[in-house]
Amino acid sequence: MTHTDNSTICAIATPPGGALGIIRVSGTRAIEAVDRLFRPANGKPLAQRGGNTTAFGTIAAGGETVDEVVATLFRAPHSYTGEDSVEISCHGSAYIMNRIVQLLASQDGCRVAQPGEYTLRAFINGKMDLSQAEAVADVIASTSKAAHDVAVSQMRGGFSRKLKGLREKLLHLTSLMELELDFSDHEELEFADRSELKSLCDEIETEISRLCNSFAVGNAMKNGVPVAIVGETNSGKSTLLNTLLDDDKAIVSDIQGTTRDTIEDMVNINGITFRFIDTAGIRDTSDKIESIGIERTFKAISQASVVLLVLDASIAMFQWTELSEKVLPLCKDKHVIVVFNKTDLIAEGQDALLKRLIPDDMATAFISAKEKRNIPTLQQLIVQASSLKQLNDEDVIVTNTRHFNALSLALASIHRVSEGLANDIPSDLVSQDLRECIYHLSDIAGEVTTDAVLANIFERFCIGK
Ligand SMILES: Nc1nc2c(ncn2[C@@H]2O[C@H](COP(=O)(O)OP(=O)(O)OP(=O)(O)O)[C@@H](O)[C@H]2O)c(=O)[nH]1
Ligand SMILES: [Mg+2]
Repeated sequence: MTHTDNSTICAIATPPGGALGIIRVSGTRAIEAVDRLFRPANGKPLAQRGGNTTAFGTIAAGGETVDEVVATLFRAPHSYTGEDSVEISCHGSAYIMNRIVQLLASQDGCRVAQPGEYTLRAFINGKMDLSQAEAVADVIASTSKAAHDVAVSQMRGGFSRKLKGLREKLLHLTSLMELELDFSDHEELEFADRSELKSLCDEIETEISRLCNSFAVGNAMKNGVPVAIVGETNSGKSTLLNTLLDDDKAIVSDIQGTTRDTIEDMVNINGITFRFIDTAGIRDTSDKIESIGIERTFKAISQASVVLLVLDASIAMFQWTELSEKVLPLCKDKHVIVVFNKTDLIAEGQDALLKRLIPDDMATAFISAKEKRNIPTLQQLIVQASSLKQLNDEDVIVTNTRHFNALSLALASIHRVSEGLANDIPSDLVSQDLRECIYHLSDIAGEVTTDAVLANIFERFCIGK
């Protein structure tokens, strides 16, 4: 949906099955439309009341009393959409809610809202910019505390303020460059020294690049930090997955090569969502299907940010060298945790010997996946390795692919500006790249966004939002 019209819109705003439900009405005729159905207990219709007030009464049509309700009145522009709005709190029955919507939507100039239409109106009426509107969808969809924190900060405008600051700097840079252009015939005049321009430009580039880099963190918060569970066959990877998930997700057996494909699931530890990926055990095999599985193991390693290298503690001496040679070269930019599993099978004190096998600076855990020993210690190491810290209000983290793409384009443009300045490219050419950079940043806030992009964004909303 890209357009909205002058209709007054109404929709059920709460999910079915609750004790209470809310119907949201917004538009120029919102108050009038509700007043036609609303019998206020104290006789005073909404039209005679001020904004931000509530009224108790019944919804009735003809001889039919539909429900007892509380109507909350918001007057333009002090509402979510910026229009006159009424929220009717009624009982949560599907019949009641649908009946009220039906009675409202059948009036002249009123209709049922389309998905995201309230938020679209809020955007059109300048109540929020596009990145904030998108954050509303993220807040509704967030399943972990971390994802929720980011979305709320974005909804409150942290990201928008950051972008505004950047655009102001860029406009300043543009005006300095244009000054240079305007007076370029007057060689006797010296304008903004190019090194000054260059340093302003570098500052902007650093900020945009920081935002781009935060996307990996943002993505992990939204979709879970990917943790690959890797090791030789039978080391207990699937048992570990099941223990971490507290579920019998993967098949466990003493047959080597039980897991042939990657299996993954999400779980929350300390408010952070992790996506654990169990993989096929690494070994030389002539089995065609198992080989494909092992290829997928390597792919899972490449996509993970944390790798759990699982060894069978009772035979770790024989496993370590070969496994580390195969896996560690692929883990240069990842956090590796060496997990000695099956410690129930080794004698006491043996763990000190095993620890000597591996480099000092590598995180290690001694566990028994089967007997669920030392799992909290491993979980703590995983949380530390995720390097997701508690967020504060100042942190701006990019979570949205559309924003990330626009920022990447902006980064490429500002980089060209910087190179142009360094290589004494004429100002008019440099200015072109500068304008492009501003364009891409404006795209995020929705200032230059096309209908197609808007359609794509608001499609993701549910009706009532
Ligand atoms: N004693 C003991 N046995 C374990 C432990 N963890 C797993 N096992 C056993 O080791 C065998 C292999 O376990 P899996 O979890 O299937 O091992 P895997 O690494 O997923 O094996 P593949 O899928 O073949 O690569 C099973 O018989 C498990 O019960 C443990 O902590 N202690
Ligand atoms: Mg397995």
